Amino acid sequence: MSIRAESNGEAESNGGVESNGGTKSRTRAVAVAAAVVLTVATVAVIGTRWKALPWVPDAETVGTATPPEASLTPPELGKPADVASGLAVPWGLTFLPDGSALVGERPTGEVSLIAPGELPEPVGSVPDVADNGEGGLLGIVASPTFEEDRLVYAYVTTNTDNRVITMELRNYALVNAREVLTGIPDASYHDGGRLLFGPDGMLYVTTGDAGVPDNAQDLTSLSGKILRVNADGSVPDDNPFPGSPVWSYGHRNVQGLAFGDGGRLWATEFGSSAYDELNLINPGGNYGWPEVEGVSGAISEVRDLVDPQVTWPTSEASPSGLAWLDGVLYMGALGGERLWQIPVSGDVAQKPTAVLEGTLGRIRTVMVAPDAQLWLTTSNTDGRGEPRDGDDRVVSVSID
Ligand SMILES: [Ca+2]
Repeated sequence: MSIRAESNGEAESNGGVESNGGTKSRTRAVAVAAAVVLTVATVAVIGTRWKALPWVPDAETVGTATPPEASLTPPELGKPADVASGLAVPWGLTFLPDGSALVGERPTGEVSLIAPGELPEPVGSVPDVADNGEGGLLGIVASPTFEEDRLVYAYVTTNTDNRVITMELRNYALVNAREVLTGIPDASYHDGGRLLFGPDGMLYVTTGDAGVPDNAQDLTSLSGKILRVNADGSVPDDNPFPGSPVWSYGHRNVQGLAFGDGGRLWATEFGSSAYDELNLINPGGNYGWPEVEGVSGAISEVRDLVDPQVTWPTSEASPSGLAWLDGVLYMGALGGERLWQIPVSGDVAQKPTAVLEGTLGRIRTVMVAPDAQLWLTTSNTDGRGEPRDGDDRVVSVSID
């Protein structure tokens, strides 16, 4: 495995310029309608060997998605204000019912309670965290019934796997760690790691391909998926693949989830070297990786793949966190060092607008606070950015 090829993983550096090779060769082709027919026929003959076939995409559409002009103007954002600073790669962040938040530091596993105007209050470290490349303490989410059960869920890279655990927050300390979902493959790159409870009360978990792209297409592997489990980790009866936690598959590395109007689930996805993606997630959907990065073109004639609604060059995005507020998705960009506002009309994402360029550096996580401000975490101390004084930080941003 080439480190260079995989390290575009988050594609947080300058991948878009230097390493388009593989994808371009896959997507740069001549559109010939007859070839589609030929491909269909050939696939029909040799069935599951479709992957090895040369296919001829539509050069006009393959790769990029062109969203429609937004029918609503995204709101103006206020100036970012520090909530907490001096943190080591803050990753997961979750609000508690009193309006404070828990934030986790990826490499150390330390968790702190934070609130505007107050110093961070350490509440302990998540056990067994392995500081492994992109892995470590990743997503954190409070139980929807936190006031009763005091449960906090965490997505953790250990020495053996990625896993979801719960802990209880009691007297300003995290205690009683328990396993919820184990055996998610881990690697130095592509560990996924976002946790989110849906309006259906289910826990959604994003995973990466962990450096084995084909596993994203393997429904028996937990790699390269969005998973959906009950709060205790068991498989819901109404998942698309009976007995399986898999909710959608064919993902490379998803680190952003948000539920929008209509209970629709949106997800960000790191491209390899060409096209980052915003996807609307359908249960059971195949999102194409590793056969397709970006929009699939002619291969969709022979494979039932779900195309992204918006794509970006990796240099402008490398998207991690995602949040929804009042009809707009907010997407944090690591390599792109900006925040993308993406208005949504019904189930269609509209043309995105970039804000906060050159302001905060790499943006990892985006959350909506109970008072409808955005809270963002930076990721400038992870070795891929240029730390500013006080990095890394959690900031609040008002929305006019
Ligand atoms: Ca895709």
